[in-house]
Amino acid sequence: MLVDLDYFFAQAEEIRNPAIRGKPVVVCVYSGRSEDSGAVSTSNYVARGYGVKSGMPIIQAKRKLENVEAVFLPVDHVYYDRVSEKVMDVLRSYADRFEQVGVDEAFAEATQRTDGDFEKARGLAQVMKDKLKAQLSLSCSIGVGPNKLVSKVAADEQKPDGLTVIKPDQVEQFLFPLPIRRLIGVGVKTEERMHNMGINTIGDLAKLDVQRLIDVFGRKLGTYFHNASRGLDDDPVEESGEAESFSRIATLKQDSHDLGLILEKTDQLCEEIHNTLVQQKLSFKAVGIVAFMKDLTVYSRSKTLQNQTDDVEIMKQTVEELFAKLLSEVQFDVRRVGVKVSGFAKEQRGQKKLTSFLEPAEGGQP
Ligand code: DCP
Ligand code: CA
Ligand code: CA
Repeated sequence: MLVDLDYFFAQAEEIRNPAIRGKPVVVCVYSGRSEDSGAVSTSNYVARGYGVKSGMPIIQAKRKLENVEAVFLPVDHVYYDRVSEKVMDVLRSYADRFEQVGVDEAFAEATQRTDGDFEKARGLAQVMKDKLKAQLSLSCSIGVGPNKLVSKVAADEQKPDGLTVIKPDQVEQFLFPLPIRRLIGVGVKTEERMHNMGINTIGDLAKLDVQRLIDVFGRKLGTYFHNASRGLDDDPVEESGEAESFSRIATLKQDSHDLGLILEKTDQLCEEIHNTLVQQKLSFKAVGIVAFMKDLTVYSRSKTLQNQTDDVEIMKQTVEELFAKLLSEVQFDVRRVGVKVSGFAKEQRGQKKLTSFLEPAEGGQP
């Protein structure tokens, strides 16, 4: 299955400040040149109802929302990454194998735990949706299919809060009527070329001779389109492991300069990070800390270890060492603390992803 969070950045803003729910919420990348210069990153569905779209100039979005009480906010990637990590931790626990493919989406292999039964998979997907809603107040859309390609197209079928299950014998009747733009890897340019060739639906593409496609798009892409239009895809769900670091941040019960109190919190953070590492079978080689002080200054320190390790005690000890030193150097009380590990190693998986050569579909991830 493919899980994609609905209107992610804007939804993250809604959970941070529930008072804005129900109003149009527009998350913006301000260029800083003049007050409203820049583009819309994303918006909630209320704003979309007024015609606001990702990538639109902020000025244009403001015009569409002229007579409405709308909320415009700047992007806050640090915060979205933190929400994303929490989401992925929840989702990962429901998967045989788990591959995060963007800040707000991931593939979950569920064949084993559902015995390959699509009705059980539908049930599992509903459980995952309910869990995200209950635990993090977030809605997502899930597509379930016999492979990555079909599940991804299925996830886009009903949004927001959708759940679309496509069984193997429904693949062609599902795909063929869809506009070619819905196929993964067909961006604006490819869509235009295909329209010029008289290809409008995925079914039109499937009818085309493979040699014709290869002549036009090259062997790799031509073959891909030939297979993809029929819903054929054998790209496996692979554990991501591309993350360069994992980190966790938490606020202390009270501002403090006391090492014991800080370590109480960082030990928890270490345990959480360690759980993620264990799930992904990763060892680490570097440990870092970050301290957000009462006066809003931020300090970070890190240490590279002698050897690769997966030992949580070594993680905790290193954090203790780093904090002890930092507290001796800095006077202010600490408000928030963070732990970060990096330098991961695991079994090699050199293979390139099937889809890595494709033109990104709709406005790729930043
Ligand atoms: N994003 C962006 N600019 C774009 C597209 C996306 O900054 N042109 C960012 C903001 C989105 C996030 O990436 O919240 C995820 O992108 P999606 O394409 O999944 O779009 P959303 O999650 O916002 O909406 P949807 O409900 O359609 O998935
Ligand atoms: Ca999304
Ligand atoms: Ca997405």
